[in-house]
Amino acid sequence: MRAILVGIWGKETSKSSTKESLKELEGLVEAVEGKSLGYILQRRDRPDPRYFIGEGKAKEIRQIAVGTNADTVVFDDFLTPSQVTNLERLTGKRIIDRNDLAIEIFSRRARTKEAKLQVELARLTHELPRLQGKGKKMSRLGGGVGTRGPGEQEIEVRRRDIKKKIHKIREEVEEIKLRRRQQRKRREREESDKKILKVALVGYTNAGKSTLMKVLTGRDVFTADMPFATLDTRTSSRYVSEDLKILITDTVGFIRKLSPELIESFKATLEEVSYADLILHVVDASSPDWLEQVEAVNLVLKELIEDTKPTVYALNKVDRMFKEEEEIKYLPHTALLDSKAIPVSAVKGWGIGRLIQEIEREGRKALELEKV
Ligand SMILES: Nc1nc2c(ncn2[C@@H]2O[C@H](COP(=O)(O)OP(=O)(O)OP(=O)(O)O)[C@@H](O)[C@H]2O)c(=O)[nH]1
Ligand SMILES: [Mg+2]
Repeated sequence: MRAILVGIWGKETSKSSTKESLKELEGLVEAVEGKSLGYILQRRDRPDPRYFIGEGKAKEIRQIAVGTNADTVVFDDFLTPSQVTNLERLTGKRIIDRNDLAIEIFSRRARTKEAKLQVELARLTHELPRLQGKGKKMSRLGGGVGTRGPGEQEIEVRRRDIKKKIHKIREEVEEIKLRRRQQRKRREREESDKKILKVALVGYTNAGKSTLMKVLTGRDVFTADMPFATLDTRTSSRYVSEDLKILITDTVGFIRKLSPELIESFKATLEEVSYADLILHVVDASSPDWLEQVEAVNLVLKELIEDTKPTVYALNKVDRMFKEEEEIKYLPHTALLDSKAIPVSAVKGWGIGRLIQEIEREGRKALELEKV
């Protein structure tokens, strides 16, 4: 894929945050072995209903695409089915958005049965509304004005087919969920004499959740400098003191601007989060965009869990900002968060002792245990 990346900025977003977002989009393009040929930014407060960007800008993109020999134009925001159709017609290039890329990455990385099912579900729910435009196009080819063309009938069959598949996958996912619930119950029964604190590691993709999981529990999980390295939940444990054990679950990373369908399809995987007593929110403190990332994660969390849970922030990767462990207490970020925030470096092992102390303190409060 040789791609041109497109984003808008205006009333809702600043130019610099759109640029950061495009940089992130470039990372997604690279994750599917594509190459980004350049960014196009347009200032507009609201997307154009027909082309997302202005018609003039869309024509300009066509020329740039021809000049640079691009085969794909990637939009940083969610496109409507008709915007995709209109843009494809105008530019003659393949048009995709951030959400398409995320689905593509998920489907390449999914290993377990559950992850594969979730991805398939996301892909099908994403495809369903987009069939419409294709149906009209096919009918036009078949001729016939005002009547339902052969194309549209074909689409109708395909639509029914997809709906059936979605239904079947949902059932399979339910089964897996049930099994997991039983496992959890068994685990709880086996350990009922001990005090157990369930902690869910959540955070923006690439923030260092899995690396921190490794440091906290010693479990060797997969980590990598790429978006969505983790697509399954993994649980591991450690004792923080004689009478308190923590069960830590690593989860799928979040990213900005994903469609509700995609978030929905990962709800089952993220179910562990709703059972947690405590949320350990991992943040890449070295990212210029860290606060926006925190907000994006909290937005999804609000969808996943009804009530708010006690949260501890781990402000990770501070080794990129300070040379010595003693200096990390000067990290200014903590003041901007309303919950307890601990600067750490999972790679260097900095601040881990303090983090564990804080998890224990907040955990005891959550479980209503006495202090030791
Ligand atoms: N410099 C530095 N790099 C880190 C630190 N923690 C993690 N990393 C690196 O950041 C990258 C992502 O780490 P992961 O642990 O895979 O991140 P994740 O949050 O699990 O990411 P996903 O599973 O993809 O959502 C890896 O290259 C890590 O080596 C840290 O404290 N300092
Ligand atoms: Mg991970």
